[in-house]
Amino acid sequence: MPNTLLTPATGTATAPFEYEQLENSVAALRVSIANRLVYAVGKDLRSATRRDWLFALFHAVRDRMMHKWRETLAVSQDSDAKRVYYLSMEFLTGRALTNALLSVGIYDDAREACTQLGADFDALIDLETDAGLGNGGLGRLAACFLDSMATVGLPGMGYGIRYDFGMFAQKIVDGRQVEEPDYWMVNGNPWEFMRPEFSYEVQFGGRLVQEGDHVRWVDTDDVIATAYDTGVPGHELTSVSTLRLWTARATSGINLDAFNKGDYMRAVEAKNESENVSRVLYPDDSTEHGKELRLRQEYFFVSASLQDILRRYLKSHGSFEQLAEKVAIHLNDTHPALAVPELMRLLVDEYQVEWDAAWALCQRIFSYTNHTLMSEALETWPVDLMGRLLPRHLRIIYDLNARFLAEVHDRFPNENDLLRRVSLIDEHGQRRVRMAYLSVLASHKINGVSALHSDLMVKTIFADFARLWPDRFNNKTNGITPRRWLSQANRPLSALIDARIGTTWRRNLDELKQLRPLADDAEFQSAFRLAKTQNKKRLAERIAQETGIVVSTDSLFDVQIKRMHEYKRQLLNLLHVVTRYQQILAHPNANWVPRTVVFGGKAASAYYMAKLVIKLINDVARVVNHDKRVGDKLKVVFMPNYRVSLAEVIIPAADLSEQISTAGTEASGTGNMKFALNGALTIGTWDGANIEIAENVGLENIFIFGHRTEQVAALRASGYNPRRYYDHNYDLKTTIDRIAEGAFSPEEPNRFHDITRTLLESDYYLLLADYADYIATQQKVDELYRRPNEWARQAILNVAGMGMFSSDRTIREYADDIWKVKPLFQ
Ligand code: 26V
Repeated sequence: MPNTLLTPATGTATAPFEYEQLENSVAALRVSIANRLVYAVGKDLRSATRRDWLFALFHAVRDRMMHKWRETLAVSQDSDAKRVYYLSMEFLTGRALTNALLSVGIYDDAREACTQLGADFDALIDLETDAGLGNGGLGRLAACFLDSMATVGLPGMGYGIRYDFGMFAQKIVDGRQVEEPDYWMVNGNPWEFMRPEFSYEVQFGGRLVQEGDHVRWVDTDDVIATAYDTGVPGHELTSVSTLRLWTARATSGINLDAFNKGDYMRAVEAKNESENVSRVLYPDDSTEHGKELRLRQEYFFVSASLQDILRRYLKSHGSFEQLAEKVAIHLNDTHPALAVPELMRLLVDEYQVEWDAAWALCQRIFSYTNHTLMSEALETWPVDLMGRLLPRHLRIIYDLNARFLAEVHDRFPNENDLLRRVSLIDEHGQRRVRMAYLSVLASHKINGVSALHSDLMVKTIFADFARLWPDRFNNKTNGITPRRWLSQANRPLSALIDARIGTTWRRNLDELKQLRPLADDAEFQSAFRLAKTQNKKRLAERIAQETGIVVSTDSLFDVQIKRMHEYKRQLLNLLHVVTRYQQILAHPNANWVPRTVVFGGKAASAYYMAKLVIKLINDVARVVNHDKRVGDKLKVVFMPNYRVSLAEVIIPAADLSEQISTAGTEASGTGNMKFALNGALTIGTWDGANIEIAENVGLENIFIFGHRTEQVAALRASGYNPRRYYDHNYDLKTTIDRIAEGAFSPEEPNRFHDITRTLLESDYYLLLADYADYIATQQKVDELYRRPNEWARQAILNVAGMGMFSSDRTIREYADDIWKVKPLFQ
């Protein structure tokens, strides 16, 4: 039954329509906040909770974005410009309030207005819950891209899933990670607008009926996807991008009639069940599980997004002829790769476009970014599962594959093994669909996320495809938004930069190079160090609050925050900590540089080794922090529940940034960029974007150590034997022995045997091979820290060299080289 509520209203087009233009003065904001408290939240001074004040403030700033948001949508519609649609399973946006206040330009005035109203602005800001709709790097990159699209004025939008539960909250209980559900919208979500008029049926299951050369997909279980829109404001409100997230709703009639009246309750339960598809974010970014619900999620959001994209296109076009001139669709990793067979299905089955024409459109519309080379994370789906859930899509994939393999055979008639290698179907054991190959086949451009990663990508996982289509492959080095990651997170340093080079670096980050001459300026150095100390104080307070550990701001803040993964080698960092602890005990009167080593990060709930490393960090912390002989010389902190809002406090306070993945494993990293931009020095391997950071800040201003990618390969090829390093390095041996003997777990001496055994017997990520160089490099770090002015000089040169790592640069490259989309606003 059509829902008449959702059809466009008629007869209003010429009626007078005036709405209030809002001013940005303190007085106007005061009235706005009070108005929103009374009219939107429904409270007054007597009854308002802190949540009510916060929502009143949300509304007051959101109101001030609306005008530009409507204008952005109207201009892109009227100009019929080409748009880009960024499809991503994850958008890790974090908090929105401070960012919105700064974008609109009312941060200081809103604070004053709140104060005048008797509300504690800083406390309010801290009450906002993070939107944690992502695992880590990939999701946070998508969030930075939306910010940059709005700032550069690019027409386009993000599409994803409105998960009821975001990334789990991490509690540390007795040193171990405990996961708690993140029901982030319990108190409502003031930023979103429900758009029930944009609702689409998404089909699952059923069977195919062949009618001539036409296929019908029938007897399906359907679910409705309903749109919720959030505005993403660009810097100074250049434009406002749209993030459209889909929620699952049961179809109105579903199966109700299939039940007799007596089964009413069960019928309603079945409806609820179908809504599970948008319930929860998968918190595992390390292994591919092949879980049915995950496949349902992927298809759910892809199908709704594509139906929405075609609806919008058809509003102003009578045929599909111009589709590829008006629409670019980007696949953020392979998670949205079903968009390929879905677009084919919609065009061929629903709109009767001829197969070859439809395929030609697909190949001009799609582009794809790869974010990892790790084989465990490369998605494949069992053919059985896909055939049961998405029979039409499986058939389309088989048809695409047959045509593709025939082409390959024509070009390389004598290479039979090539066909097996590039097939979209992996025929080993249980047959599986290779989602990365499907994405490559459909895309005119495929990119990696750093120079090294893009290079390795064409030499390893896509080597055969790079031979077929060399021109499709390219690099787009990641970036970060300087608005959130410097302007917002680090007010002391931003103010200092503003005072010296003006404020426009927020939009043109290259201007930071004007700081270079100031690196030798003693006065600037001390102002720079003062800013760092202020940030360290803020973090020290937070550490005390959350862990009870007291740390000195005079100590070197040595920080590693990121997902817990073996390849990221938090354990190597910890080996250094234990080594240092031993040496402090052996030489208590030596001139130690005091250190505070901070860790933070979540482990996938089923990742045994990652969880054991968290326990080891906490056990080491307990022993070291309570050892009177050590005092301030060494403190170890594991900050629970690492997330975007916590990163905004930790990163500005870091002196040293740990980016120590095994060379060739970290595709890019973006945390590395955030730290360097905030004036931390990096200790890192020759991996991912560390390499480009080194080239931009100067090799003399970064601590690089360890085996490089080719050396890693050679070491493994020659039969790597970790025991050799253990036997020949006394400090390493003592360090591992202490852990193995239970020095940090006396109540359970064997607790970490799985860790020490793995290190000595396989050590796939080569921690032992890099240990000696890492320790020696940490000593160089100490030596430099003893010379505070020289340290400050190098840190300033890091900030000054980070211009190219703005996500504005990255997004412009995507727009120019891949999407061919032009800015509508400047
Ligand atoms: C993978 C999987 C595998 C299947 C199950 C669910 C799931 C969810 C997320 C992922 C993503 C892993 C890839 C990822 O996050 N890569 C990171 O991307 C960053 C942005 O490009 C980059 O800076 C990091 O180096 C890279 O690890």
